Amino acid sequence: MTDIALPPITTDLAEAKRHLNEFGLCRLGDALTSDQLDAVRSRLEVQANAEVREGCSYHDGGSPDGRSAPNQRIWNLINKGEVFREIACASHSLELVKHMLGPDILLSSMTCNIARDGGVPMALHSDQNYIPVTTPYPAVVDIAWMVTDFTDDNGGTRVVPGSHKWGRYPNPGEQVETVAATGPAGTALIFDGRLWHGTGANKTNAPRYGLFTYYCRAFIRQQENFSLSLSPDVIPLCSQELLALLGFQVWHTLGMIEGTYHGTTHTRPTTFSRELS
Ligand SMILES: O=C(O)CCC(=O)C(=O)O
Repeated sequence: MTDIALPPITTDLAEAKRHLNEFGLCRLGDALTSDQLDAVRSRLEVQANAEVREGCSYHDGGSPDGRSAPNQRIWNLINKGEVFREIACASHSLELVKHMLGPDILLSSMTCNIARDGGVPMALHSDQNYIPVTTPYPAVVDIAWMVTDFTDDNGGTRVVPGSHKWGRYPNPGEQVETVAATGPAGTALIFDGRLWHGTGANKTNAPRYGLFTYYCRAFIRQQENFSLSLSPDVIPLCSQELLALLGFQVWHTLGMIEGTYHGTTHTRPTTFSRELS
């Protein structure tokens, strides 16, 4: 047990913004509807099993030699179900993300992390640790949508409230006191890219499902290379808002194709410029 205080779960966006400023995190209650929760849970279970069966599953969270890796990640969920494409654009969470990052954002990736019995705690880290530690603002924001309850025992994300103000990233292997960001299924844990955190160890028999939408400022390279990995079959299913979040819209002079203007939304070209004579 720990004495570290977490901000209470709230459904009030103004209060959630205050929590983000002060603690570097908030817990937004009832962030998923019960229909979304059912759809996400069954889609993730089916997808996780199918990726194992098809031999394309990704595992981590175990011994350093990689021989035991009970946790499972599912990548690029934008390709893997309508409900994910809907949640990536949820207006309440985007309001909180934009409170942190400003109006111009990208979806960096959308993934699932299943923590299972036997998983070891993930090393504490800050999600923006690839940019200078002196950066005095959040450059990325992560959201862990609790698909199952998150508890102290089942690997609920370990966080260090207030660490977004410490001005440094954790050293490899550094141990500090953490607290599990707990909540009932349907809660969204939203956190500043500087916050120290990591997956907890699941000591129960039931898997812990976390759905992660990770956003970044519009000038930062995304974690998922959507330009290459978004399935051509999925592109027509994406709203304009989602295409913009995926990086298919020109932002100032970034993301252009042959000099196109700010605000133009592109899909994959079918013809390419070439050397002319
Ligand atoms: O699984 C979790 O609770 C946290 C995952 C995480 O921090 C990460 O993947 O970077």
